[in-house]
Amino acid sequence: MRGSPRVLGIVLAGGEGKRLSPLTQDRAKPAVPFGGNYRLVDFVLSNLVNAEIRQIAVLTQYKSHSLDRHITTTWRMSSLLGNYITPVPAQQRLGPRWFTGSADAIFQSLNLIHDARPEIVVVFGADHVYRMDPAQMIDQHLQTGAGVTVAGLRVPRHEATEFGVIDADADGKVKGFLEKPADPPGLPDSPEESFASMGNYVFTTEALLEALRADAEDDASVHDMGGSIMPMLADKGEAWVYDFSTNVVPGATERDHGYWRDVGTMDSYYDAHMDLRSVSPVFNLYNDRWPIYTLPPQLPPAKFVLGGRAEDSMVSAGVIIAGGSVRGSVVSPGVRVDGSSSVEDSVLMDGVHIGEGAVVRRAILDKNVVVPPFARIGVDHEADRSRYHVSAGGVTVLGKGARAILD
Ligand code: ADQ
Repeated sequence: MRGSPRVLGIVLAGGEGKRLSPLTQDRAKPAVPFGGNYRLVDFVLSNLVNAEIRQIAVLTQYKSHSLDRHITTTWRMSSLLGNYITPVPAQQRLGPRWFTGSADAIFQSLNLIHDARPEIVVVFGADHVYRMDPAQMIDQHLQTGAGVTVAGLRVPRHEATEFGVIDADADGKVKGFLEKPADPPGLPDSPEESFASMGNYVFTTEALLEALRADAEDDASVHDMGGSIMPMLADKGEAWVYDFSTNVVPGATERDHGYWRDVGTMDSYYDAHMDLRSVSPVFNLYNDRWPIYTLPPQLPPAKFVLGGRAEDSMVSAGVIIAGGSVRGSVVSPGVRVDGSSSVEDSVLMDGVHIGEGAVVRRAILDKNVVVPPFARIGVDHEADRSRYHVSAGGVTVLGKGARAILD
């Protein structure tokens, strides 16, 4: 990184992810599997590590067991030479309570900042699927001399109500920050678009510490990065926006340039999977110049026997398609698809078993789901609604280890 300031990465990975239930029933949202081999947290960690940020604390909270295990087995680095990526559970240092909000999570872990003595603290969320070079954002932060720089994504104004919205002037200085406003302000150069906050911030250490202390003393605060810290720094004139559309990642194609998805709902999670499948995907996992890392399980190659086939699909290691047919789907390690069954436009997680003659359409099947022979999922929505979870967009979801019901 140019100029090489000392950088500490803090990844906020404590979100509950209620809207992704049942996938978050017993795992934290950043631990939700994605794209066959990955978990959501792998995207932010890959982005940070590719930019050579190698001191990273991952703040965890709810249901963090599988997240801790994943980070420890996949991401822990040697602390020799000061490199580390480590999960930091809620410390409960300041009394017997969980973190109240994301700012409180950092406040309770201030010892990390005191120990690492960084000049810059990069605070990124863990819930998104994207590629980004944080070094380019840090460069801009150093050039403007901002206290905080927040990454902004141009979205249609009516879609911005779900996000923190950055009201910036033409030079990028932030005039106001509104967390999930009913009537988002437009951009100076494009009134029908708004800058949605991606939940990624670059702070000068002093500005962060000062803001966290002031926030901690404010009993009326919700202690949230988007709800309290950003509005405070915007009002003080210390915040700048970083336009994500200017970020150029090595090897990105025109199609996946600027790709960022908040996979906070079942439908957005499903759609982001469907983005992966095509010949020239809008999100290209095969860009080896900005790799997305994970630790795939030790499994033999995928095998297609007895006429089994897969089209327009991603198929992971250890899968056996024994006679069944798979189309337009993402198939995770160790899945088995038996004779004359049919799987279409679906997401199958690790160890799912599809029995002979079964039909699965537009479905998300969590780990180890069993679909017995001749069962039907995603065919009759009314029947599905009485037994399973069906999303607003009509995707049928079966939670971890569930067994589909046979008529
Ligand atoms: P939300 O996603 O609604 O909006 P939040 O639930 O605080 O905000 O999640 C932000 C990140 O912090 C997530 O990665 C989550 O896992 C994590 N997190 C939440 N509470 C935490 C806690 N107590 N401890 C540790 N980690 C925690 C945020 C911003 C918006 C922005 C959207 C973009 O507030 O301004 O637009 O993200 O998706």
